[in-house]
Amino acid sequence: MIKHKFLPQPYKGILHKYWEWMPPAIQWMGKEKIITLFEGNTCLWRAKNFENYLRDLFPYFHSEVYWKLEGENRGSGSFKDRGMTAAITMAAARGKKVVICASTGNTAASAAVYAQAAGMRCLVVLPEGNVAPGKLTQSYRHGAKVIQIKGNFDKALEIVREVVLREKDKELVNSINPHRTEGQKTAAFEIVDELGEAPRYHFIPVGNGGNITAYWRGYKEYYIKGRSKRCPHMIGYQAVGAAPIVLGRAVENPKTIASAICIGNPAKWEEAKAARDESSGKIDMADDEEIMAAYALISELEPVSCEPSSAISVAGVIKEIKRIPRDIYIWDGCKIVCTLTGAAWKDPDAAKKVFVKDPIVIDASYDAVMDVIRSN
Ligand code: AN7
Repeated sequence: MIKHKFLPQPYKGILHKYWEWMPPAIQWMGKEKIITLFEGNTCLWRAKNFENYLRDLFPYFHSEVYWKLEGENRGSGSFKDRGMTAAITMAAARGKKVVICASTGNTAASAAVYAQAAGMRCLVVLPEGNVAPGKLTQSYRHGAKVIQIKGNFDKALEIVREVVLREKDKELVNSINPHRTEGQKTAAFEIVDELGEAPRYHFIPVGNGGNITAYWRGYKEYYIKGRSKRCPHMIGYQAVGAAPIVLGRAVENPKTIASAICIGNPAKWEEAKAARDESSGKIDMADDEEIMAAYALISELEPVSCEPSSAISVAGVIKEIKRIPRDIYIWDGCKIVCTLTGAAWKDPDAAKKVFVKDPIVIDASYDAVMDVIRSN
């Protein structure tokens, strides 16, 4: 086949696209070793109805709001896929046969599909009863060994860290894995590529702190190499019952409806704080009620959806607009990006509770259906 250099090349995932932005540790193994599920290239949605909603709350609001729809990642439906293509590629290239992770659900689902693609065994350790069913079934479906513990995520992470210390054949693919950060930073690249500049504010959910760290690295690298003229302020949000970084101390029994970010002792605590401080940003918290209100609002206003934990970045924007006195200036015509980290179908229970009100169930007849239609 003749390869013409001016023909557009098919999209092959974030490592191919941003190869020259990867560190030598990844580049040494060569592009042909890449394990990709065509992750990345996700939509940056201009949320105009949400902007109008904010203008109703505060008449002087005239900024642009964009939602980065990371639930669209083609690997497993969350931002984790960007990091996992890098982590699994590296593990496979170094001859590892087994990967392991602790997870609130999305890391496990992502590890399962990428390990399958690489022909590796995958072990996932999850907090029993606190993983959304969509994520849990993904791990099972793609052949991971699913180990549910009677404890929380923090305990699970502690256990898998000990496992990899003792058993060198197993690769840890939690966000402590440095390659994860390199993959996840590409979301920031996509945003700057599309907007032509970095936004002034970037709102993002914070659990382990891996993603805020990765975005911050991406924005910094683009800035240093002259691709953008500024870096955004990173505005992280944690759930009230699981806000160790906001409180400045580990939370022993984290509790929140946002199960993905139900984390009391973040693995990337220091890095997340550095992202906050270097960017003159902040990490704050929203309660379960605010999270679920934002979760419902997102789909009411826009033809877009996400899982509850992702909605906290939108809840954060609403909080900042309502806050008096204001401590960040997000209203005055700047660009704001929120990351919606995971897909809505991950958590069908939450969707049902919030959206399916008063279901109409009637006799199976034309007349009965018409009665309902006429009664508007
Ligand atoms: C949808 O899967 O930690 O601050 O083990 O699934 O980088 O941890 C998931 C985290 C935000 C928080 N949104 O990101 C896991 C896990 C969703 C998530 C976060 C997660 P980090």
